[in-house]
Amino acid sequence: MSYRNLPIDQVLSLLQQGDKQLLARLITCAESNKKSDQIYISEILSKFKYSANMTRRIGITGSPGVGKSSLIEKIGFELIKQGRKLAVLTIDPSSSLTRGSILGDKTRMVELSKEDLVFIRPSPSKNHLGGISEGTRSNIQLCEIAGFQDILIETVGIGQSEHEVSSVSDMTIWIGIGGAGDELQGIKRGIMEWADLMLINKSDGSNIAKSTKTKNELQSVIGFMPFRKNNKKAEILLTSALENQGIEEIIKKIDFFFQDILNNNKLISTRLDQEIQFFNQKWQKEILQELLLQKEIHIKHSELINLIESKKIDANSASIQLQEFIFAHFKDRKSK
Ligand SMILES: Nc1nc2c(ncn2[C@@H]2O[C@H](COP(=O)(O)OP(=O)(O)OP(=O)(O)O)[C@@H](O)[C@H]2O)c(=O)[nH]1
Ligand SMILES: [Mg+2]
Repeated sequence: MSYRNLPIDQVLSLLQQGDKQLLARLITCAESNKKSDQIYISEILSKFKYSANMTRRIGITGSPGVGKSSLIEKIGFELIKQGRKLAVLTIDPSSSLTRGSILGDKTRMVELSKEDLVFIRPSPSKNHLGGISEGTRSNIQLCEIAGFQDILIETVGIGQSEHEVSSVSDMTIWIGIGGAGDELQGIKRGIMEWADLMLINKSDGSNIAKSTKTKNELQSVIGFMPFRKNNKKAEILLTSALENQGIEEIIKKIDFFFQDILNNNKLISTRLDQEIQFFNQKWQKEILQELLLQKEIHIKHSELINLIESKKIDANSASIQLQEFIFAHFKDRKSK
């Protein structure tokens, strides 16, 4: 029987019992573009009352192939050893699941996925908000309702989108590799502005010297940087997923980070800020979509684009005209 035929309280209670199949179906629903599906998911989410027993949302980003999944697999085993329930949400930058990721294979966390305490779910990003899927926020919350305590969100950073994951995570981990010129460009892109922890992975074999050099270079740049809003500076570790090096240190840094933000009451306020930011992005985007679905507005918008193309009007005046048209349109409708 479909869960949609069950009373919503029953669905919520099944989810709270950790039913992974139901969780997977609800995530599919959360990722659907249908309005009815969106409303259903928001009903589920709003019925659940968060307890003080907070979860940890950890964003993991970095260029394709630096070893994000391999490290998550190692970190994951450490976390479940501590008895924690772990959900891994991987965000695939392709427009559809079947087209796969850039490197074509997301099945590397095979061992971890066999564990009872683990739930792994890939999602297409559908090009929303850089590397983050629009459903990611709901997916995280659904996993939390299902009792998962640590939510790791893996996303491929492409260009400027790397930091997008920090809009849904409490802690953001950036992974790079030693000696890569592109990675060092990160200094310019300001990775240290948003990454809470930086890992130089593949620090094994002949890479160790390159990794150490990169770490020292990054460290000296960080030394010159002012403290960030949270009074912290990014920290750097050398790791090897292949040789299981640095994993315990990563866990310690994660534990320390969360202890610190909990002690300072930062966790709840950061999540609230993120929620407000999401609300603002969402309503603006949806109102815009709705507006352009109105036939008259759509026609006016196309007319103005034609006028800009034929250089009969500039973008500024076109924007003013469109706004005036929209306001008049709604005034008309109200008075009818
Ligand atoms: N030498 C070495 N190779 C590694 C290490 N970690 C990962 N690799 C290899 O690097 C390749 C990519 O690893 P993944 O874990 O899939 O990297 P990823 O960042 O998740 O890749 P995408 O999700 O496709 O962006 C694989 O062939 C891994 O075996 C490491 O610590 N050392
Ligand atoms: Mg991966």
